[in-house]
Amino acid sequence: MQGGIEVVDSHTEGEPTRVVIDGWPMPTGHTVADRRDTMRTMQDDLRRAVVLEPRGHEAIVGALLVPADRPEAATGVVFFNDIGYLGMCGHGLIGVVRTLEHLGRITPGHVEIDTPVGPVGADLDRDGTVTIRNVPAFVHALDVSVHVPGIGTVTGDVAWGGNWFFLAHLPGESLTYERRRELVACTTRIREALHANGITGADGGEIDHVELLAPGEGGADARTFVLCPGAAWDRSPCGTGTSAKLAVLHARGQLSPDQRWVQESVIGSRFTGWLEGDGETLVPRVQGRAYITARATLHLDPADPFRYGLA
Ligand code: PYC
Repeated sequence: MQGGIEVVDSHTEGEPTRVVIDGWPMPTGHTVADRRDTMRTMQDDLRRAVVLEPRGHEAIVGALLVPADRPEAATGVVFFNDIGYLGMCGHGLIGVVRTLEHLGRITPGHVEIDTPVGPVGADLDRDGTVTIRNVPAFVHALDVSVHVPGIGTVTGDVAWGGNWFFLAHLPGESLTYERRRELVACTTRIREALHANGITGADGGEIDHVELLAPGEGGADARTFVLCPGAAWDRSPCGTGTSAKLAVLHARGQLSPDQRWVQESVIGSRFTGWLEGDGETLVPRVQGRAYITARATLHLDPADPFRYGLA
């Protein structure tokens, strides 16, 4: 590849996003979803080059800006991570909005953006706060029990927040940063058990995120730990995970439209979420902050045996 790949890095409530702004040959396709499919089949080496070590690490979510599906949208975006592609990404969308502002492509106000799983939007405040409008969230199944080897029976809810989630409360597991390795091991076992028992989202959708929840403190309604696809865990309270939780709360009669819900990550960062809609279609709003951390050119030296990342 001639030249390099231009990126802008940010973090949203502690979780990194790397937005590719130049140097990635535009994937073909008529829609953002088509272009995501082209990336998967024809350009997966670039995904690995951008997010894997030695340039990245497992927690980085990449975002490629692509043409929008709708004339009113400022851009389309495809999110990807260390093992593949995400439908939506809440923290990532907040990072994309701050990146577009950093590049002078938008100013405070409203922006529409297209993702492979549908149209989303965001409001950027003058103080840098971003409120995203996610794709509609919904519950697929409540109180699903699964036997997890080494843990026992775990009961949780299956919900869509732009990705598929299994949400559970395990009273014996305290959700702290110090326990992150144990929490990765525990949630990985739960995900493996879901897969082994054929438990999926609607239409066989793979449940690739596991969200543990515990009562919150100091004004937060809940504390959360989210295992992302692969072995990464979300440093932020997870935008799509917060959205899935909002749908579960509503289904249980515990949250009304417009009622605020504050979800805190294990590093203490917070998202405020709420639902808009009438009950038929529930649209999550998630509010948080992102900060630009770097602007860089990634070089892919043909002589470098690891130019496409450590697979
Ligand atoms: O914020 O939706 C999110 C997210 C998904 C994976 C990592 N972050």
